[in-house]
Amino acid sequence: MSTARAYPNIALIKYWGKADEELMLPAAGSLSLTLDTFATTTTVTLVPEADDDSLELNGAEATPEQVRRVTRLLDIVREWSGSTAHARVVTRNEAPTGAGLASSASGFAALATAAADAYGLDLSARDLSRLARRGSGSATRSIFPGLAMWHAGDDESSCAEDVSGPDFRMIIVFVDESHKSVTSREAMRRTAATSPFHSAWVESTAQSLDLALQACADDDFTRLGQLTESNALRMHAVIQSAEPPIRYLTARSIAVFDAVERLREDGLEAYATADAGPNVVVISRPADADAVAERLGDLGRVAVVGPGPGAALISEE
Ligand code: 2P0
Repeated sequence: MSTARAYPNIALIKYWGKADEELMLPAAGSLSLTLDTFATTTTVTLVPEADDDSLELNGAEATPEQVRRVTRLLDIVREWSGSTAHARVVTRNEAPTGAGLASSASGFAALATAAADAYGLDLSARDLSRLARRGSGSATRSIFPGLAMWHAGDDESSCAEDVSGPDFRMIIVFVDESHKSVTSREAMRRTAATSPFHSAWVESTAQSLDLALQACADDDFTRLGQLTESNALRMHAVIQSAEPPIRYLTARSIAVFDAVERLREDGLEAYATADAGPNVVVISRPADADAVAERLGDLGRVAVVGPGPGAALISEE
């Protein structure tokens, strides 16, 4: 029985589109911050006498589709370890599931870490990241603490690594905590298959990633913030250009982007981003975070979060 804890991450340069769906290789690299809040804690117990894997998610038995996704990851662990045993997986998310806060990232990072240990594998962080990738692309990055970059590459090389860069905070503005209508996976597929702008998005993301890594190396928060906001708007533009179109940002999300522009005009430096949902994440320098949160508090519930730890085994509670 092994228990692991992992945290979600929010991308500054986004992953949106796969080069290989079976191996879960992204069309371009990405860069994110692993958070210090909204953990997922997952326990994997081998049950050699069981006929199938089973999954408890937030206190309830999971749906067959959720179990299949877990089994697909456990099948890889069984292949790597030579075991045929099935497992009982019990997992709890502290974040609202499906609200665009990427609980699949913390979920599959925690699952990969706990499962590798339960099946007796002693994997490097790099190999845990490759394993987590097979469950959910963004989970690749949650294996690592703080800033992490996920390489595009092939099955061997497509994993995340640590990046040093400026210290900053994220102010999450929850404008709508209901479930999103189209899953990221389905929306990515539709974007790649139907958007006339998809290849331009992939090309521009690769360029923005190089510039963002340079901004990190230069400890340049301003440049990193500008690249973050522009990459998010480009991602939502390409998503909207799918057929039929998908729009994740609502009028309330746009109001947050507008408010962030006004903060900058007032000399409070902040930049906005958003994932596959209506909630907006604003980045600021650590010293400005409380002021930014206060100024955005009228637009939704806010949470100030910072850089957090990579996925790790914990002693059973
Ligand atoms: C990201 N997102 O880079 C981007 C930005 C959402 C918007 O990664 O199909 O759950 O499991 O690989 O990782 C969300 O998609 O998709 C995501 P799969 P995932 O964080």
